[in-house]
Amino acid sequence: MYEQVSHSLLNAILDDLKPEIRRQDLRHFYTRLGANFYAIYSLFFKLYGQREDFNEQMLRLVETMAKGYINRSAELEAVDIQREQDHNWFLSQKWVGMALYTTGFADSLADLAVKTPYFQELGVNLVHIMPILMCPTGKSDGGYAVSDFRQIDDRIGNLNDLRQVAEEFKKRDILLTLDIVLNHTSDEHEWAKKAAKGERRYQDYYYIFDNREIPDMFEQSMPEIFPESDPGNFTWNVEMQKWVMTVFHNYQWDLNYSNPEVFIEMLDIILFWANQGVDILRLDAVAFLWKKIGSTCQNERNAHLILQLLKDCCQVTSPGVLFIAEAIVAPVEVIKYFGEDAIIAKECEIAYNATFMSLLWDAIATQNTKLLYQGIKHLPAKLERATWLNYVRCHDDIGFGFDDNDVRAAGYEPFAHRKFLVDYFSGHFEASPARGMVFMRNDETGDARICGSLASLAGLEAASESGDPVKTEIAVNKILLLHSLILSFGGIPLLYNGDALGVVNDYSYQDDPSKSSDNRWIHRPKINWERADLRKKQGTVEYTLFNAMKKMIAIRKETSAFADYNNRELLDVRNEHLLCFLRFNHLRPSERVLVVANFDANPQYLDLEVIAGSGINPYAQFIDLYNGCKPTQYNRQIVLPPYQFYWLTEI
Ligand code: OTU
Repeated sequence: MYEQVSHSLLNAILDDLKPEIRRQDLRHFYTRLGANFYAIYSLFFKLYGQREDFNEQMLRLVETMAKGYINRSAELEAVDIQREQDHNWFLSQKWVGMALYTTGFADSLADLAVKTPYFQELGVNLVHIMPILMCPTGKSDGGYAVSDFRQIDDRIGNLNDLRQVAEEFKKRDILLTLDIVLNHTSDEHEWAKKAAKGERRYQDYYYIFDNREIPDMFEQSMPEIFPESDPGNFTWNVEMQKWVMTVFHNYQWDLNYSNPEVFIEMLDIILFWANQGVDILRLDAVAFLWKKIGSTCQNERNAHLILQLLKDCCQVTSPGVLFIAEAIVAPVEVIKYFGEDAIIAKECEIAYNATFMSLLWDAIATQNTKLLYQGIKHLPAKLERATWLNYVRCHDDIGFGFDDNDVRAAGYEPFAHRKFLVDYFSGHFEASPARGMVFMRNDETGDARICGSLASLAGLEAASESGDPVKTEIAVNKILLLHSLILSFGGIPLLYNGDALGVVNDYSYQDDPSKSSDNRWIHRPKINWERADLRKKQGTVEYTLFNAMKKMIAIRKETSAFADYNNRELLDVRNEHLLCFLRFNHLRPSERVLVVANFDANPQYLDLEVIAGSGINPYAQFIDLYNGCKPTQYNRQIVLPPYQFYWLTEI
């Protein structure tokens, strides 16, 4: 779009660029800048246009992008161009992810590079390496309290090791995902230290107040994230004698994006990591980026504008790099992190599907899919070129923040139902085999979340202790059932380190004073590789799980109906223990797979007549893609054994 003000400003900026930038060959840069400039200018103006130094800041923004472009290798630029041409590349069913902590999977980054064949063995080709940057010992929030955004934690390696990992991944067609912690820094970050020493420039990087007047106003509408360990959203800094906004832990200072310098610094950091060969950046806690008195300070309109601006700027220098939005918020809000439309106002291409995750756990606890069905039915349609990250477990807690209306529609009373779920997963409910722990109980709101490894929550820990093979089989089947759904739902499945091996809770954090107050560490285990070798020994749980997962992954990759093009139809099968949806190839709709999962402890029947309206032939004979067998079928019904799933095609 041609717009005179922005165009003449662009010309002035190009004239003012530093000579070393002007001397470079910037052909692709200029084309992309021209194409995106109007949007970049408009967004930057909306956010910072009231400032006297607006033009100066705009020049710095363009310089930052130009520098980012100049530092991009020819190899990465070739990837950019290839991905621009095949811009739906990440919607393919061929991608399967895994998230891990470097030291939970290996000894170091160098060792992780050596262990790369494990990913290929399983079929994983997207690896999210959890935060690797410098952070203070003891006050690290698992790496999310960064003290230097360009320095890798020397306990796990250095930039060279990471390059090695990136290279190793590239050779094997594995995508590398890293975190960008946008919302806050550690209180030991250089900016925070300078602010504490009284430097005005750096105090403006944060939300800092002389007295409680403004903090108190904020507190009236802000919820607490870690109410047990870190109540309140502000922390008194003794050195400065001022209050600092600290939404997460008291050592995590919230960055102030109403300051354009903060935006430009963080963009520079994003471009730096993009240039290290990272394919996907996970943007942490994006819902929190903008703070406004009188609001919850989450999902604010300006938080979206910041993300749109980041995307547009990245589009200019490293268009092949994707963003994941980590926004654990209600579906109507999450959907906005994809952007307003696929062309002009994009944000993140990928978003965590936290709703689906917690609904799956609801179905496990209740053996019933009423709420899961409601939740999926009300999941808003996404934009084109946007996809979900579907997961069962991650490094964080599980919250049961589903929509109260859905809970009521499923026939439950919201408060009592949530209490049941917390009791069920923390093992306080009699019949529950789950071994989880309560995380951050908030007595004021009645809210509580759950921690625990997938295997322990699914009952494997309790089953192994009891030595009862039947219980073990049930737990294994639940683990596979849950994975069968994230692998077929539509989106990128993201497994979690240890889950394909049935790794149970790790209680060792309780003896570590730097971790004991945060029971999320219970599900951040270190893989025991001797134990993991049991995946090669028939008859072990590791063998059963790992090989089943491997097979499921391989089949997903061959099933084009599992790609994500808004090609899913949720089916009401009038059996509240089953979840059933139809997936079809978006170009050849007759190629389809009927996914059905039984969450109940008893066999259940899928009545084909009930779903005949969706084009299913009730008289057809079916075959399960996963086990290659024909399911038991009679009277136009398919029988599902307890905790069984099928990926059915008509023969
Ligand atoms: C994210 O968490 C990270 O995943 C957590 O590990 C960090 O502690 C946190 O940010 C701070 O960096 O912000 O948008 O346990 O579910 O805080 C959601 C709470 C987040 C997390 C939540 C989440």
